[in-house]
Amino acid sequence: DFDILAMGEPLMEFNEVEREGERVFLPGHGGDTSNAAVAAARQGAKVAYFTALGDDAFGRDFLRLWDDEGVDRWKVILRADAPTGIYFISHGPEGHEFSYYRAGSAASRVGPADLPRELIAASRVLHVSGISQAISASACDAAFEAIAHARRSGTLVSYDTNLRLRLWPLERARAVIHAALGMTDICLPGLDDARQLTGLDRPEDICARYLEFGCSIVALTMGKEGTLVAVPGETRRIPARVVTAVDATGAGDAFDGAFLAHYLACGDAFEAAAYANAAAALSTQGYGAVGPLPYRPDVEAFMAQA
Ligand code: KDG
Repeated sequence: DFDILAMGEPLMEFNEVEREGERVFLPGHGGDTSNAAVAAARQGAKVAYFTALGDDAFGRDFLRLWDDEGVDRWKVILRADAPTGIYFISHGPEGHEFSYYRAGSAASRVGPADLPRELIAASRVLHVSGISQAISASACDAAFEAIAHARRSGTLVSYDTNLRLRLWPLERARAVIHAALGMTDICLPGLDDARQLTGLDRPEDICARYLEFGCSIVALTMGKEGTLVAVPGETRRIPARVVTAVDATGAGDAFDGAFLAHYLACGDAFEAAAYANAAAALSTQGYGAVGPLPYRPDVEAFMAQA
């Protein structure tokens, strides 16, 4: 039995940085839901991951990552006929930019028939994202079926909007993501995503809209403005923790994983958001999505500072 089962697409990561005047690409691991799974495991949650990987060096690298991190991966499918996807991160004045090489990847070929139904039913939370649904029609169907199965099984559904307009047009993203949010318990949108998806501007209005969808918790992340957390009858802004960031890649995923792990431990969405804000801030202090993810004692020590 698991606290969290996450599903989606892991991507090998190549992060462009300058070292001694040379342009180098730091290898790492990405993929929003895998990042969130590792973040949750580092907070002490019992986590499993589901996807398909290419039976190649990068696919095996992910299996090693999850083994090292204590993320259960026994239901992950290895395919000889499709590769593990990759992405490059470049840094510019406007922040980071992703270049994807993932079309036709093993993860994008997952369909509803591949789902680990018993694992879904044996987990307290199923975590999926807009990216899990954007990568292909079959992956989109698989995520919907996983969500439906979670609901039938009494497993809570957590959903991060993670809007990536490189992967699908806004109209389709909106239709799919909002259909999924209508079946979601824990809604984890970023402010930019939510503004584009809802057409609403004010964070309070966005939270109210997503509560109307039937979500029982909305945690709207707003960068330096912190997180607006709404549950039926109460909305509160939880301030951000300020740090000097070097790479914000995966900060939202760090938030998700830490939020879910802490929420399952304490049962309070506001407290979970304060914890997750701290974890997300710490995750921006190093390069890449997974390497700088903090562990529980780091987060607790950071929170104890004034
Ligand atoms: O949140 C960070 C992710 O976006 C990154 O790891 C790559 O999953 C990824 C994607 O599809 O953008």
